Amino acid sequence: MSTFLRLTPPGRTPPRVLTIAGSDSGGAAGLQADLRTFTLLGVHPLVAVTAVTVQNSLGVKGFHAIPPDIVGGQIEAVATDIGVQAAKTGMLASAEIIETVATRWRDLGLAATVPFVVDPVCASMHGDPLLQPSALDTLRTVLFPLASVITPNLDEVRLLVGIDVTDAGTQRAAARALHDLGPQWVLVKGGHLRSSSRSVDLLYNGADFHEFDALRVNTEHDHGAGDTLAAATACALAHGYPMPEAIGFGKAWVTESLRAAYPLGAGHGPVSALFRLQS
Ligand code: PXL
Repeated sequence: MSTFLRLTPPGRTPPRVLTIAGSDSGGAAGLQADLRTFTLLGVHPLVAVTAVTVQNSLGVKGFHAIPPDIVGGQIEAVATDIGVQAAKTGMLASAEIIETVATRWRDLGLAATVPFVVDPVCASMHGDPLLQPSALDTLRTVLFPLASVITPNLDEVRLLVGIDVTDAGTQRAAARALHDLGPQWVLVKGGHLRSSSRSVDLLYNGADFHEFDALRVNTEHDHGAGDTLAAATACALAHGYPMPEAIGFGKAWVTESLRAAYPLGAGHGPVSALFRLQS
């Protein structure tokens, strides 16, 4: 699978992709990871900031959630003027922000037409909370039915549907349970199954299963991996790729970004979309 998307000639307007996500002051995850991937894939990045985290490579010290009407206002401002070919969500912080994102998405008429990648971010890789626990239900009932695809990791699967994924059978059971919550597609990411030498992600739309298999990249520097996969997938969807091809593209992009991950600070470093500048 290639890690290139068609480029727009200089002077012409590229596809616009919106991230609805939190800021990481350490520049590894969150909207900073999204903007790196968007830019290096040649799309124009749009941003609705949901929260400002105080964070470095050692963890998240705290965050300030943006008022919901300001989050909704950012989405409306860019969608009505600039236009959006795809969007992704990351850290949403609170039930109120989730409600606002869902309402604006529907009211602006985007739900039927614009691919919407929902990465159900609940905690940082260090386990620091990025979503109120009471907001899980809002995520499930209000946002998932609007999603073109949801992309939980195994910790998020456990929180969302209470299934402990340990093998291919439980991964399929989790995909079915998550699909019942209303998204068009579900991607159950297997990357956190540390016992395996492979990283197998399972995509499901209620009818067909697709497996995306990659050799596990052994690195402790994988901060922002989930964000990067969802961001690259959104870019491919903005280019009109069908879902399985868009996920295949996102998986190839994050695998290369994992291979290029670098140390940063005293903790975990980020995956690096900067690999794209080498070729
Ligand atoms: O990787 C998930 C994530 C998303 N958004 C923000 C984050 C993190 C993880 O740390 O900080 C802002």
